[in-house]
Amino acid sequence: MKQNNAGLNDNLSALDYLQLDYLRELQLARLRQVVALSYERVPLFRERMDARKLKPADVKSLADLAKLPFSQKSDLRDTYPFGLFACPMSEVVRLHASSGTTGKPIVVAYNAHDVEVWAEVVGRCLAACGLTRNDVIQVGYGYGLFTGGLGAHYGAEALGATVVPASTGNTKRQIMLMKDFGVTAVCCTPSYFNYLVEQAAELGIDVRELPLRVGAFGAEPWTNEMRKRIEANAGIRAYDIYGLSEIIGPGVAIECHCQDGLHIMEDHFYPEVVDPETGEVLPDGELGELVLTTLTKQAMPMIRYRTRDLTRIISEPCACGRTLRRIARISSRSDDMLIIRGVNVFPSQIETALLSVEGTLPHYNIILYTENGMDNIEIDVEINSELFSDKVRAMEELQQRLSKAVESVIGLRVRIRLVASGTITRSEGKARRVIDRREK
Ligand code: DLL
Repeated sequence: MKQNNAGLNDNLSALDYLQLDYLRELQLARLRQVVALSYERVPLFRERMDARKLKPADVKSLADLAKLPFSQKSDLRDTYPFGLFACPMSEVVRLHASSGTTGKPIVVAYNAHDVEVWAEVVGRCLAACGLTRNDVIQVGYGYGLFTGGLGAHYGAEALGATVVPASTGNTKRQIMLMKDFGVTAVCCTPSYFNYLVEQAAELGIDVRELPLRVGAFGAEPWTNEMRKRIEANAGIRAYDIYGLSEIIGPGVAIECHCQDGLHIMEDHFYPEVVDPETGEVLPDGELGELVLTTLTKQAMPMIRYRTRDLTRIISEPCACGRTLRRIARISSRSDDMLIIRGVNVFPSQIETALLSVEGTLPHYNIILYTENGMDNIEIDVEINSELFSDKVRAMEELQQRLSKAVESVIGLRVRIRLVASGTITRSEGKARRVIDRREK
């Protein structure tokens, strides 16, 4: 049997099928431990507990979690760089950081045990999308301070698969590697995968003819319509993988072959969905902000971390038999919401509308601008070359169809600009599709 470096074996996935009563007991035992650890070692957490006159022993059931204070990104910024660590630096074996849009990055820490847990959860994720030790997995997430590259790498190794640590960039060479090494799975952002497929075509390679069969795509929001495009263009199954640095990195949740929601690695991460305004816990099934508690992390545990990601918990059993609850595909982050003339607009709604129209390519930008003192949206969308070189009438018709499709979803009239294939800047990591040119 091929052994792997994390000491994990073929039973990796058994943890996805724990009996529910056992799983809940395990979660409670772990929750009590992590609350005690945080209280003892993390001053910010202790102060907040004390302010509420709470002691770790007050957590007697999973429902008691709701009494505990939230944590959020600003806590990491305010205690930069190491203020939330629960162990001495001598025990920290790895740091990662996420840059964010403004100011200082946030820093996260792992001890040796955390790195093993991380490998386990990503390994289970990859197994859930049908990968085994017989797969050759190319990791096209960035290696470095970003958690994507190393996270996927350790997980793929834990699975016992063969890893091709390609990182991002050097796209033509990546395609050569995929072809020459018989790569069967790729882990990268969905936007980078689109770019890979496009570059392959330029090199005269049809990705559908390669052994590639699975993609584990995440780190940015993407829609079901995007999935359909990717699966059709590349002849693979495209799975949604979710995670965030503050919690561990990739490996928090993944779709199984049913592709109907992402199973949360609940024995390590406890999910709640709360009303983003009031913070009140919502019943399973209701849309709100995902809040996660790490149950096993030691170097930097997080209690009730507000992710800002919007989703709902699906507690109905999944046809795959996993007992882990699911979250619906992250529709958006609460901070990504655009407010245009009083209307709330999510970029994912626009993607869904654009890709539902035939002839568009999965490359677009959403540009916000001001005209006569009013906010407006322009969408630049690439269309395939046959259409682009075709008659003006056909282009106008397409433009109208797109404009209608978007309007019917967001309730606002938008300006559509059809652009030639290759016009929009390609992304190697997380795509930035919203360009804000509004007068402030
Ligand atoms: O993006 C970790 C990761 C790497 C996940 C590779 C999956 C694959 P951060 O850079 O800290 O970590 O960004 C986390 O990215 O809060 C979401 O807003 C967004 N995000 C991550 N995965 C998904 C996804 C990594 N599958 C933030 N769908 C999260 C939608 C996602 N959004």
